[in-house]
Amino acid sequence: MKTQVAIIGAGPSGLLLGQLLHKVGIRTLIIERQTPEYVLGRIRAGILESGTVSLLREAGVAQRMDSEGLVHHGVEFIFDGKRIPVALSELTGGKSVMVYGQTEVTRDLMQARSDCGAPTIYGVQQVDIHDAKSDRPFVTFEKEGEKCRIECDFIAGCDGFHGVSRQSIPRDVIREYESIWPFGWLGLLADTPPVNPELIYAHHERGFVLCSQRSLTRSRYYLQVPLSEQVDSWSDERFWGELKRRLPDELAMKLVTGHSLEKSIAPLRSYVVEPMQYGKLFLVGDAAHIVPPTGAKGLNLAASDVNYLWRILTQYYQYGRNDLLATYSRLALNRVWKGERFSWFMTHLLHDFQGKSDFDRKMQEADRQYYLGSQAGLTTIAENYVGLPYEKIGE
Ligand code: RFL
Ligand code: PHB
Repeated sequence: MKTQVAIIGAGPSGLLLGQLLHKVGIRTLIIERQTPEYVLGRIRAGILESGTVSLLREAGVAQRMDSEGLVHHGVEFIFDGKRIPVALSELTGGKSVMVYGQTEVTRDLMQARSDCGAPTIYGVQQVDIHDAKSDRPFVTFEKEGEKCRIECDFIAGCDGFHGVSRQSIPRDVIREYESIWPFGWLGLLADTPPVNPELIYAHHERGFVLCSQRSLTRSRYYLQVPLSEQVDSWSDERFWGELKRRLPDELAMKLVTGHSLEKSIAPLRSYVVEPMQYGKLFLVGDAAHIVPPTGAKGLNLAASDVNYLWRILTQYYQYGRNDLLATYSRLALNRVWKGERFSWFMTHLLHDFQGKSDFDRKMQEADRQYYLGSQAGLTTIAENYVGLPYEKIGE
C-alpha cells in the first residue's frame, strides 16, 4: 500500500487530521487497533474550545455540532459553599466554549471519512514504524493474520498514550516529563437533566466535584476519589448520595438522579514528551501529552497539534515548504505546556490533597480567594478555559 501520510490511530486526533488533509487533496491511510464501536464506546471529553470548534468547521464536520452542541458563555465555581459565576464571554471579548461530547465529534469524523471514501483499516495488530529518519519511512502491521506494509512520506502518530508511535523513538533522543496525581475521577453518565445550566467546578473538603453535561437531557458528573477505589464498589445510589453531600443544599435538592449509562474511574496524569517529532514521524495528541481533565484540555490540545501539523503538511505539499516541517514540535509544545500549566493549576486549586501541610492548605485557599475574587484572576481563568490563541505557522 502507498499513501502520502500514514496515520496511526482513529481517535479524534487521527480522524481530524485525516479529514483536514483530505480537504486539501492530501492522501491519508488510517490504521486503528480497535473496532469503530469500541472507539465510540469510550466516554471522554465534553468541552470544546473556540479554536477546536473553528477547526471542526474548517474540516467540514460541524453541521451536527452547530445544531446540537450547546454554546456556553459562562462556567461556575463553588468553594466554601459559595457560588462564583465566571462570565467567560464577558471576560474574553466574546469567546465561549461548546458542550459537545468527544463521542459525537468522533462519530461525525468517522461519518465524514466514510462519506469521502478515504481508507481506514480497523482491527490491525503488530503495528511497527520503520525508517522514520529516512526519506522512505514505512509502517507494517497485521490484519487477520496477513502482513501488510504502508509506504508513505510521513507518519502521524495519533495512537494515544499507550500507542506504539512514541515508543518507537529511541529513548536517548527524547525527554519525558511526568507527574502522577494521588487521586482519580469517578465519572457517571445519566439521562437526567443537568443540575445547573452552566458547568460547576466545586471544591469540597470531601473532594472535588464536577457537574458537566452532554445535552439538556444528559448529565455527566465526576467525583474525586482515592486511587484505591474500585468502580464496582460504587452503586448508582452511593454515587448520587456522595455527589449531594458535596454540593450546596439548593443544588443537592434540585439534582435529578437516575440509572447510570456508564461509570468509570480515570487516574489523573500530567505528561509531556519532547520533542514531538522524530524524522518523518510526528506525535499528535495523547501520544505526546496527557493532562488531568480539570481544565478540559485533553481533546483540545489534540486539536491544537492537528491544527499545526495539517497546516505545515499542506504548505509542504502545496508550496514545497520543507523548512516548516522542523517547526512542528516547537509550535505544538508552546501551546501544550500552557495547557499543562492550566490543567495543573486547576487541579491544584480545586482538589483535596490528603496529607498536605497546613501551610500548603492555606496557600491553596489563598489561591482560590485571589483567582476567584479578582477581575484579573477570573480573566486569567476565563482566557485559558476558552482556549489560548494558536500561533501562526512560519513566523
Ligand atoms: P485517543 O483518543 O486515545 O486515540 C488514540 C487511538 O489510537 C488507537 N491505537 C492504535 N491504533 C493502531 N495501532 C496501535 N498500536 C494503536 N495504539 C492505540 C487507540 O485505539 C485509539 O483509538 O487519542 P487522541 O486521538 O490523541 O485523542 C485525545 C483525547 O482522546 C484525550 O485527550 C481526551 O479524551 C482526554 N480525556 C479527557 N479530556 C478532556 O478534555 N475531558 C475529559 O473529561 C476527559 N476524560 C480523557 C478522559 C482521557 C481518558 N483516557 C485516555 C484514559 C477520560 C479518560 C478515561
Ligand atoms: C466532561 O464533560 O466530561 C468534562 C467537562 C469538563 C472537564 C472535564 C470533563 O473539565
